Amino acid sequence: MITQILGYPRIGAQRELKKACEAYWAGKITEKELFEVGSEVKRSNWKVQQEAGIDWIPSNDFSFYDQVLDMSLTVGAIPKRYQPLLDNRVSKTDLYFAMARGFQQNGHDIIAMEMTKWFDTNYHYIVPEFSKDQEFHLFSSKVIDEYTEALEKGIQTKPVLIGPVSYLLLGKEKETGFHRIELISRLLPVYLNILSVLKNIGATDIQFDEPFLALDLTEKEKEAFHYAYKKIAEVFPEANIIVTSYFGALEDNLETAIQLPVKTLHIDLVRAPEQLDSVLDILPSGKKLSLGIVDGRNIWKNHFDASLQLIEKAINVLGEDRIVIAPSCSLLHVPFDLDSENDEDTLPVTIKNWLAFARQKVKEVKTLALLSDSATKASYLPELEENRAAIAHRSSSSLIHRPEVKQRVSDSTPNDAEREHPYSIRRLKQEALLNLPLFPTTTIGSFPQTPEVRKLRFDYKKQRISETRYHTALESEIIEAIRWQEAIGLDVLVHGEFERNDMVEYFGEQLHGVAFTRFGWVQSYGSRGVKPPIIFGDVSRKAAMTVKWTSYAQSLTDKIVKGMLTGPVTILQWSFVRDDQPRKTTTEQIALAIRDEVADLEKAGIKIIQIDEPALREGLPLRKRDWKVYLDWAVNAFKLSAAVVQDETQIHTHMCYSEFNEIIESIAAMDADVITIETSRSQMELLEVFSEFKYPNEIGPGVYDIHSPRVPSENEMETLLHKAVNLLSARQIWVNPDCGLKTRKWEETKIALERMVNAAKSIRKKHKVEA
Ligand code: THG
Ligand code: ZN
Repeated sequence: MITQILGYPRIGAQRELKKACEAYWAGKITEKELFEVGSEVKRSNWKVQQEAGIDWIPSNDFSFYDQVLDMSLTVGAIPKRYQPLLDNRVSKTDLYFAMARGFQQNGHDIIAMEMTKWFDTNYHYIVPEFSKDQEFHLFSSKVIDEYTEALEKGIQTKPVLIGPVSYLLLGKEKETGFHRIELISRLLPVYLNILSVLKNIGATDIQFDEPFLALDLTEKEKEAFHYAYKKIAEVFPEANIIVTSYFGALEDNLETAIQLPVKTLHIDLVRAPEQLDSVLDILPSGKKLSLGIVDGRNIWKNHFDASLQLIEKAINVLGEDRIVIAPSCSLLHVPFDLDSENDEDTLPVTIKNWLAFARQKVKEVKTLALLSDSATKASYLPELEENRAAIAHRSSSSLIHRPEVKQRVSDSTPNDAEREHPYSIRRLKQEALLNLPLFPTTTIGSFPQTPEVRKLRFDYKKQRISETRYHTALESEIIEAIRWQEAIGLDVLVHGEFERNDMVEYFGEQLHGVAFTRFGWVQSYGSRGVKPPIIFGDVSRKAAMTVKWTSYAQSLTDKIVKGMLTGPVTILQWSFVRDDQPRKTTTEQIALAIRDEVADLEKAGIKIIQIDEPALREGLPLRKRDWKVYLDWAVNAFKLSAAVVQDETQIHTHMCYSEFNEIIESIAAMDADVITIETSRSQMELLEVFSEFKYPNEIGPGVYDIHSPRVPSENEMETLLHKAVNLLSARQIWVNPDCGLKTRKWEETKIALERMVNAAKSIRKKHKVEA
């Protein structure tokens, strides 16, 4: 039976690629040295798969930054603003990184391309930009070079490309008057060109990723699929073209998908096992079916018996020769290698035995193939037994199941998610208690993470400094932050979050039912990574998580200090979650843990508590039809975490990606007293929906884009505030930056926030005059 891998993680087992890229950007290593690191990562990835006996091993799944950006260079979709770099003969590598990160050198000042979420993952890709007169040509030969590179190492690979339809749909139009899908006929010749080169140098299997096959498609988009793959089949009829769908079911696109004149279709049977029957029913004879059966989005060991049942069903209809065993999607979304984890404190052996990372998943794919092959099955029965034991052990483990947590979730009532009174009444009580000026100023929570603060945490974690010393040092950071905020005249202060690394990791570490890795890095974007916590069991709070630092900060000042928490949906969304109960249930458990923290903060005298939900929007299902169910439970989980407080305590929330047009009702249903959002880049345009909706509660539209080192002027921020006043009522508006300041430097932060406070003061004056 054939096996394939759709893509492999590429940051390197020890994040070698991150380090090399950052060194290259800093001018510390040469392009040649950077490429050597890249080649070593590729070689090692290919070797893992070759040694495991995988048949179709991918190439061109490697990337120095992002695979969609790679594709834009491949087809020469280079936005016009980078033309000066081409004119100046900047290297392709530097052009590539300029498109990803912007370019400020030798008198050039060119902004980066936009970055956005890759479907419902925590990976971000670089959005292609298309103009009406867009032309395409083969600009980068990366896909060909990587195929050759592997071949020289004696490995026949399967080049991977983003399919032409999905590539266009991933992009955006830079001007009006056309739809990007109309560019298909101009784009296609480049793909055909690549195919004929690949054909000449010996490639036989070629993978086209078309994740949009699992999304809602228009008729025009479906037509584009037929058109593109007909042409592809014409130039290279003998090739094994593999079209992959993933992250969901084909559903109404099933007809389109099976009719494409390609040899292999890949479907996701982890997200959508129920689609197997309908695909088997109508798959044309002669086509192979790739069963995406090992979860590429999560880290649990495969349940062999369940997988073998599905495989057997497919064999009964298609026969062994027409079946390919594969992970559900690229393994990009899971960490490299479980074998690196040898620390009982972060990941106990018991739990480790339930998991599989990329390297282990490759092996699972192969083992499943061997177990479903009548000729080899008998020799692999010990592997099956071992898997059965691990699965059985996990399902009955007392580490997972805590009756009191389950009981609490089932005991909670709809009423627990409701505040005592509606906002109109709470507002009056809060006004009386908080005594804030019009246009109150605040920040989103985190302050710059200096190298000293990082070192402090690191030394403490490694037990190089005592707890007392660590706490004293953190306290002096907090004192400094509070004094400085008082001095510049901010109204609602924060403690600065110096004790936190990644917010999700920070909270996860303090919850029962959550485990960690030491090397479990997953690429988030470019050289940046996260180490998602592993939610393996029923979640509850071990002890108070933030009260100490927040109340310490409050003890230093007469101003109000805001408590800072991460919301349940975001903790869920940015973790690896259990697959043995609905996400909704896990979220409710987290919500109750956060609720306990909210209650403790209130008890400790904290009057404003912020519960961030930056990932609420990205958790939206890929099919619109499923939105409502998700939004209902997600909003409810937020409310469950917040609604424990009395009317006087003000609940804030924060969201980073502010495109709320389609979900504004759910945002309003969260019923946060104040929501702070990202709006400065769009010049407050994103605020319009709040205005149209007549959003009743308070809003802090960000006036300072913290994702850029640029410091805006007081005037600029005041202008933005005036725009906001035109859209909302003055009494609704808060003044704050777009997001937390942890990635910024103190120099920039200090000037920017001083100016922000001044902008608030001057709009207050003007507003008094007008009133
Ligand atoms: N936390 C988590 N997921 C996220 C974000 C987050 N997803 C969306 C968004 N924010 C992604 N942005 C970032 C921004 C910065 C970093 C990672 C994701 C980052 N990572 C360090 C790195 O790779 O060097 C990790 C440093 C460390 O923790 O030691 O800077 O905020 N979960
Ligand atoms: Zn944010």
